[in-house]
Amino acid sequence: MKIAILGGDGFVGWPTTLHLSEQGHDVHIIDNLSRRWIDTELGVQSLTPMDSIQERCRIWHDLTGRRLHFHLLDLARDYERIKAWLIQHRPDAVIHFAEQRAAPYSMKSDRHKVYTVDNNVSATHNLLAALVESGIDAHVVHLGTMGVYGYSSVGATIPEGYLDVDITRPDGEKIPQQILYPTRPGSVYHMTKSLDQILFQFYAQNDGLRITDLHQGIVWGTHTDQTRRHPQLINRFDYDGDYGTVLNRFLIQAAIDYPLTVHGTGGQTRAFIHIQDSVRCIELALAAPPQAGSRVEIFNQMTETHRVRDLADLVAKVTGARVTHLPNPRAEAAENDLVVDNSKFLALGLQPTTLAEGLLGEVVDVARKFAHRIDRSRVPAVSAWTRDLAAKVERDP
Ligand code: USQ
Repeated sequence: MKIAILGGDGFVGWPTTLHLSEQGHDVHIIDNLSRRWIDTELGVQSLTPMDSIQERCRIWHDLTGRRLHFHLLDLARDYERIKAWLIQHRPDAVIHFAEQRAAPYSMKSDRHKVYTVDNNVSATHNLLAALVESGIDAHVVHLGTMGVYGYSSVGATIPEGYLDVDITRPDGEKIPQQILYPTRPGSVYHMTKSLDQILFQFYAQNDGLRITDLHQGIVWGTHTDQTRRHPQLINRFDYDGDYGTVLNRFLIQAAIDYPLTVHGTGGQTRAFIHIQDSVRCIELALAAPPQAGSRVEIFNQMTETHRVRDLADLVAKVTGARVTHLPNPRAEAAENDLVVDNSKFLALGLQPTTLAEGLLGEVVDVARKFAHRIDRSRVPAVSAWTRDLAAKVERDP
């Protein structure tokens, strides 16, 4: 297949690019390199030293003989150029990672909220409108998030996108319906992924676009089979308080002898997936496109759930790190249960990589190797969800 990977320079986009190229697909990366600019804005860098995207593509070609094509394009801002690109290249599939993905960054200030909404919603809508206008029947695979469901304490199993409900007519007759699971986003970032769902629903119904939405959990790990093959193919690894995600943060904190930063009681339960499984899920989703005219296909892309404090205890056990409990900068439930249905990927053949000590150790080893690149002052998570929380975090960082 000819595949366009929008956001192919990012944390999941890059290993996906390599994985699909290795399988023989003709892969085109479209990226505006905004993630690299945000590093500059924040004054932080990936724990791992990353080469330019052009250099990464060159190394992959030297190693495998396979070409990756890079196009510097801004999906949210360059509508006409994206449309022209689609018309010229006519991809069979488009994988859409091209959104600002950090919840804390999206809550940093009003400017960051506005940027995240403008960028993410425009990016998704531009893609959909351009596909319709150009008449290209590409399968759209979008990286969504488990966070659209919200994290309530009800404890019922979260289905794969749709909820069975009975609508009661005036005469009392109950009509069974399937509706999109009601969204309850916990940040402006998660809110944009909730808005994406409505855009997808409309374009599937109105124009017959074939769309798969992957509700992904928190990704952990750094290497995949392909990124391991050369030092210059290494994936990015975020450790800072805005872009670092919880388990990877605990692992680098352990590596630099920084107390593990548990927010509040650490009673938040979240869904997780290893980066290797993440790229495999995208491959599986690509191979199972919905029919034109059918509803948006939704998968829960996660393999296990864990409570934050249990993860901290596990990392402390494996590495000897200390655990600290900090005021939570986020407005979120202090404790929640989470049960998730992921049977669709399992049925397609996903064999989950679960939290094994060996893989945890691999991340700690990577962090130790590049520990000299870590700025300890950028480890605390300081972007707060409200002014009151900001004051608490400032008092007791
Ligand atoms: N947390 C800590 N200590 C830390 C960092 C986080 O206790 O040092 C807690 C947070 O308060 C939160 C939980 O860990 O309760 C998860 O935080 P996170 O930063 O790992 O994950 P999140 O902000 O939800 O976002 C990440 C990705 C996002 C993706 C999402 C999947 O950045 O792109 O969509 O995970 S999910 O969480 O399932 O919605």
